[in-house]
Amino acid sequence: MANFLLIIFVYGCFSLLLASATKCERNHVKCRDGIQCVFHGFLCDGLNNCDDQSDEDEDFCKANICQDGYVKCQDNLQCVRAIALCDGYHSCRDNSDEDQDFCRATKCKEPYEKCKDGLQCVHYAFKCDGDYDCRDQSDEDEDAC
Ligand SMILES: [Ca+2]
Ligand SMILES: [Ca+2]
Ligand SMILES: [Ca+2]
Repeated sequence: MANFLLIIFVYGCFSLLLASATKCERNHVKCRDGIQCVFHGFLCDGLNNCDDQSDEDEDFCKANICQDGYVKCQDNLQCVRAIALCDGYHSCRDNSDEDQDFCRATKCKEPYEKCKDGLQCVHYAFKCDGDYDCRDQSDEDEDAC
């Protein structure tokens, strides 16, 4: 029995070692435990993905530079997709991505366009597609379509 437990223990250590020596697959990074791999877009996205929660560690996220296509919320911690800015849905925990003053001053990135309210950005393909995408319904405005 003792031998059996020893084998289990050694095997456990070995697989831990092996796991920590293994690289993550493409676009994935290690958690602080050095074992678990998570998608890089999950770093500082506001949800715990690492079992040790290191992907949302405050100090780490403060220093973290968001991946390409992602931007920091005003809290300087959370990264959200750049296209989530002013899209009408709250993505930042602090709601800064939908802040009225911020959105009014923000230009939509192509291929997104402003709704008439001057706040919300919607994909140009959603213009005149028969569904309301702007909160003010200006994307289906009869005169504009
Ligand atoms: Ca996360
Ligand atoms: Ca948003
Ligand atoms: Ca539409």
